[in-house]
Formats: sequence, structure tokens, C-alpha cells
Amino acid sequence: MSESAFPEAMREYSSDRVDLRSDTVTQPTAAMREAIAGAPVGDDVLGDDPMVNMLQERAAALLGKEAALFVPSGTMSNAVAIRTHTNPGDEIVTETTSHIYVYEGGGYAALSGCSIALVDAHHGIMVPADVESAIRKAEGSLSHYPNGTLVCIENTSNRGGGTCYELSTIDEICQIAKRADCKVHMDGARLFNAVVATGIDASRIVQDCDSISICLSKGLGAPVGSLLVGDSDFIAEAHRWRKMFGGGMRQAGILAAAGLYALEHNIERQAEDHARARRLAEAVNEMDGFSVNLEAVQTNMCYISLTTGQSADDVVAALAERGVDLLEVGPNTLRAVCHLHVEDDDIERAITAFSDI
Ligand code: TLP
Repeated sequence: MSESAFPEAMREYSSDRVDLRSDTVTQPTAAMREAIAGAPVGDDVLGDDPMVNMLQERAAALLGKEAALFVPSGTMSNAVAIRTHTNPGDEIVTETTSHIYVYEGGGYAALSGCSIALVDAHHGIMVPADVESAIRKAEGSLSHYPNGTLVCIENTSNRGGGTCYELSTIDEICQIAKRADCKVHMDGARLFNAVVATGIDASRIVQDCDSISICLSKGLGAPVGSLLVGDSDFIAEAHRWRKMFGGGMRQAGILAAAGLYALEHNIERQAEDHARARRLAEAVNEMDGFSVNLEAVQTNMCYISLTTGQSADDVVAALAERGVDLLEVGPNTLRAVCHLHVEDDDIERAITAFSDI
């Protein structure tokens, strides 16, 4: 096992495989399980689970907002945010490869009755002027257009490669949205990867956003849970939609305890994940048959393109035979994600597996 400056960066994981499919695959470490086991609980639907209340207060404070709401998943967090900010018939504006558009089952349409205006972007990062052009309003269109009322920013951008928004870009998008009477929601499933990569405080990054979703179950290593964060009025309204979406959880303090532990111990250590993703990216990019856009490798992800016509399925199968699991994310594209169960030796094993096939 490699030496680590961070006590959590250890392979407390029952498998001898190298699982790079996602940072969602992490299992609670012994220390996190201890925190879970010792957690006092109440009934969060009645509002008296002390750990959930503590977690919500902690998340709100970290992001410099008034309140937060614990929800079961990032998908529900985004869905509740969209439903709270919009009315049926409104339009949301987001990036073409965003999780909200690509991976949430069309929830914005089914659950909120919204249409979507897509903004094409380089590595998942929208240009403010493109956001401005994508916002449509009924007024002045003889009622042809819907009302664009919500802009969604994904930071880091998953399909962009784990890329981070520049602060000035976020600020500018927020200004444009405000001028157009639109709210801004940040899908910050991996916001803390952006915090670690850019060195900018979370509260500064989201300063002008109306709501933010953060996930505990990705790079932070908790088993379950996300937080929707915003001002008190927004969270009060979101609480009602969480109920209607079936997301009220009872003795959720055992999950909140894991989340509190994650926020306390697992933010800074993500620098290790970022360094390992880069090591993998640089090594694989040197090999014939593979290419990695190194400019996009800014956090814990590495998207690998297959350049000689191999199918992604075949390459995933060949790597799996060597004990290394990646995700196929397109006919010629694979994704590797580093997380707290991936050590230096695992990355070397993955590199060897790539060079063998
Ligand atoms: N992303 C998962 C898959 O669903 C693709 C992954 O393995 O990366 N926002 C972003 C940016 C995400 O990447 C994800 C999960 C979510 C939201 C949804 O979170 P969950 O899975 O908790 O609903």
C-alpha cells in the first residue's frame, strides 16, 4: 500500500479490482462506519433528526447560504431545484452534455413540465454570450416562445472531462441571468473537486447562484445523499417538493453522519485523486491507439478516446480481464474516475493494463 498524507486515502475496499468506473463506487471506510454507528437519530420528516439538521446547517454555512435540504440523490436534488424555480411551460437553459439533460431521464420535462434550451460548449463550459442568446421570453414573441426562467451550470462538468468553470464566467452568467429575470442553479455534484482544483472557496464560487446541489456520494466518499442549498424561502418551498417527490426520509441521521464525516475529512484529500487522474491521462495519452485531451483533465476524471477504431466495449472487456474496470461512455470513448479507493499502485496497474491490450 502506498504512503499517504491523508488517512482516508486507503484501500478499505473488499475487491482486488481497480474500479475506475465512477467516484460513486466508494464504500464507507471503517472510520466513516464508526461515525454512522454512533449517530443519534430522530425523524427527519418531523424535523427532529439532529444529524440531518447539523448536516444541513454545515452545508449551508460552507456555501455561504441560509439553508439546505438533505435529499437522497443528486438527481432528486436537481429535480427539486428545477421544480421549485420554475412553472410548467417554462424553459430551462443548460449545456448540451449536462447531467440534467443527458442522464436524468428527462425529469425536467416529466416532473417540472419544462422545455430545455441547450447550449453547446467546449469541454462542458458554457460561454456567457451563448447563455444569453439561449434565454427566450414569451414577451415580444407574440407568445411563440416559452419563458426561460432558469439557467443550470454544472461545475465540475462531468462530460466536459471534470472541468472547472472560471470564476469570472460563473459571475458573468449569473449577471446575464439576473438581467433576464432568470434564476441560476448550479449542479455542483463535484463542486468540491472544483474547490480543490482552483483553490477558490466554495462560498465564493456559488456567491451569485440561487441554488446549488452538492453530492456526498461522489468524490467525498459517503454512501448516499446530496444537499440542495439556497436561501430560506427557496429551501422552504423545496421542502414541499421533496415531500411530493417522495424524498422525505425518516431516521436519515445515519446517512447524514456519513455526510458530515465526508465534509470534515474528505474534501482536501481529493487533490490526490486529481494527481492520479493526471498521471493516468498522461501515460495513456502517450500510447498508440489512445488519446486523452489533457487540457480537460482538471480534476478526478480522465476521458480516453480510442483512435484506431477499436470499440469501447471491446477495450472495456480487455481491461476488465486484467482487473481494471472503466465505463464505456460512447462508441469510442471510455471514462476513468479516481476516488478514495484508488491508490498509486492501482493507477500503475491500470497503465500496465492499457499498454498490454
Ligand atoms: N453521475 C454519475 C452518472 O449518473 C453518470 C457518474 O457516474 O458520474 N450531477 C452530476 C454532474 C453527476 O455526475 C451525477 C451522477 C448526478 C448529478 C446525479 O447524482 P445521483 O447519481 O446521486 O443521482
